[in-house]
Amino acid sequence: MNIDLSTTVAEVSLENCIYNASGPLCTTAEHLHAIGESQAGAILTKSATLELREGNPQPRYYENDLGSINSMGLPNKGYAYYASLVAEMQKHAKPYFVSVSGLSLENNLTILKHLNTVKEVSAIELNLSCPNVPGKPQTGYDFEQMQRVLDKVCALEGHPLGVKLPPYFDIIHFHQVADILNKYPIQFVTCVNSIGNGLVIDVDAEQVVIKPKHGFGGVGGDYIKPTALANVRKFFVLLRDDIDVIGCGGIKNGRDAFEHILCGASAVQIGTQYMREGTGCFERIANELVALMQEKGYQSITDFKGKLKSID
Ligand code: OXC
Repeated sequence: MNIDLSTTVAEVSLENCIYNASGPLCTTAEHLHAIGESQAGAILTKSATLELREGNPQPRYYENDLGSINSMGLPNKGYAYYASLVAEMQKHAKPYFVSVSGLSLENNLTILKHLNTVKEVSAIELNLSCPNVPGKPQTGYDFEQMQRVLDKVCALEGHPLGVKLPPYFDIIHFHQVADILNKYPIQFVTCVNSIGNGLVIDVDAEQVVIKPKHGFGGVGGDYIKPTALANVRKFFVLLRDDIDVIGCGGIKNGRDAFEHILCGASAVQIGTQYMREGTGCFERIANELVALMQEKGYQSITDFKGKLKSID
């Protein structure tokens, strides 16, 4: 049986529904070319700010068997750099998504206006959920601010636009956020960013493991998979049918990818595991997903996407 992992995100076609999360190893041209040369279905950049940023002091990333904690602080080369790479990224013949995380609404508008003029950008993922810039709260947790941002960014003409959300934990919040998002012409949501402001401790040293913010940082990996799945599921159920949900959080093998798609994800992004394993993870996870689909008799991801069963 010929198994097909193709999908669409915001009407953009991907041959493989598995690609990188914005975050690890997607900051430089070298990183982005490596993703381009891999089996990843798309190339997604590190969240871009107006100007280049060095980010927070080191150490700022740590992982153990259960996942990762980071407080990178948006180190990136500035949006103009990611715009300037579009021509060379064309050779990979896959979508080039740019993540944007301006430090203010005005910055986001400046960045989006420019990116909207760059025709080779496939879509924009607006990051409303970075937990790691001191003094900058996560927009995704301030519903009024989120609406102010969406009012303005959605008034711009241009590329398909999606938002990267923080994880939500309360049922009422899923409904409130979905009600907001359903009012705007966004085309996808990515669920979820890291769980913000966790704390991982080295017992031997009796010390935190990352330096910024006294050790507080965004948690990813196995730690967060149930939360990520819950967010994918809720937004798949609550959002308009023309808003794709992209799953992110705790995917390290084909079964994890299957779970996200079963909850409703149209595509999945790999963060912590990509950081651990490098670009080989995209092919391995795709092969594992294909093997599982074969066992189950599924030919394409639409055969099971969103079809999670409840217990009657
Ligand atoms: N989420 C983000 O949106 N950004 C990064 N870390 C994270 O967990 C960062 O750069 O700090």
